[in-house]
Amino acid sequence: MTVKYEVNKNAAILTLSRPKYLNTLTFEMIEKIEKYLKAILKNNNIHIVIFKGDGERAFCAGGDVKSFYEEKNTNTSNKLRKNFFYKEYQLNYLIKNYKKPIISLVNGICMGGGVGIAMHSNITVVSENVTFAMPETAIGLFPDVGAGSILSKLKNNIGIYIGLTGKRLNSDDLIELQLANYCIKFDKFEEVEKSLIKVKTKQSIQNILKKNSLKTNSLIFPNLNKKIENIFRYNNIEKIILALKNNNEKWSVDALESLKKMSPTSLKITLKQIRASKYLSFKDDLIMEYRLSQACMAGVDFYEGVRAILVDKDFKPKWSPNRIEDVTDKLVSSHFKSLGKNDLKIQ
Ligand code: QUE
Repeated sequence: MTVKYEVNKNAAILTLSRPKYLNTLTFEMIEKIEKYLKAILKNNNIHIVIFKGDGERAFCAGGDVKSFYEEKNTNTSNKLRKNFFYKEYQLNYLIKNYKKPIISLVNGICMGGGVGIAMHSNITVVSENVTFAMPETAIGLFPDVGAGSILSKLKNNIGIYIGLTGKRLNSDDLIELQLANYCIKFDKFEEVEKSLIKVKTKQSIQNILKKNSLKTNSLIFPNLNKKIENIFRYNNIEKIILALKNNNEKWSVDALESLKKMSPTSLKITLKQIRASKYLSFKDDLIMEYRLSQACMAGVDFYEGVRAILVDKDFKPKWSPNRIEDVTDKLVSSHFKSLGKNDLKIQ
């Protein structure tokens, strides 16, 4: 069972359940979640929805990207690469616009596709032990699942910083950036869930969560805000790298180290994507991201990234182009082209 579904009192509880694989999302899981959410809308006895991850290690570490890699070697129709993102982004839209309160109880790893569930929920609750990241530039992809929308709304170019470098954030950082609404001790999750299923209104939900919340204190934000704003203000990766090189502090040296590992093409499309997202509706952001996903699947860096980071684990991807300056504006622009009748359709 990859998604567990349970109705208890006023709530439907959906548990992402592939604990061996950090609850990474398969196509089948996305279809199931969509089916459950649509059925819940029609069920007048269910007032709230709770998402959680099975086990203690992860909420969800992303999409099951290894399956794309396997498909490439076994079959030529590439159904997965078309349909997976199509369904996943439709699900992100469904969650974001859902008519009943959705509460995500997040503990452990929450990356990529997991962020697309947790951070588009009405209410995001993190335990004291969360690792958040949008690390896709490391595998030749870009921060998708509507992350363009999330990251472009962060002040001080912090979203650009997070999206390009894949910077890991902890629970305190997430609360400070308002990417999560409440921080509650993991050992209280069960008790909080028991209280949540008894209520129906948003106000009662907020009261329960507030009452159980911890105080948090980010070590990064807002300390680094002005520095990040200044260095990540450019619309050009080469300039950002130069600015990082001229700023010899621990955080900027780390950021530079990260950028050096990432797919040069991913870095350039990600910068353009997040800048563009700021002015797009959520729907149009997802349409743009679907175009990007298909362009990445048609290229080489995604498969090479998955091979190097997740399959062979040599952590030495051979990107093509391999140098930032060799990624032309033309190549970047080609990722954003309309797919015509194959564009993502939402409702
Ligand atoms: C970047 C990513 C992912 C990643 C690592 C990155 C990603 C993803 C996984 C992952 C983790 C655990 C698993 C698995 C996949 O790792 O999207 O199958 O068991 O799903 O640097 O984007």
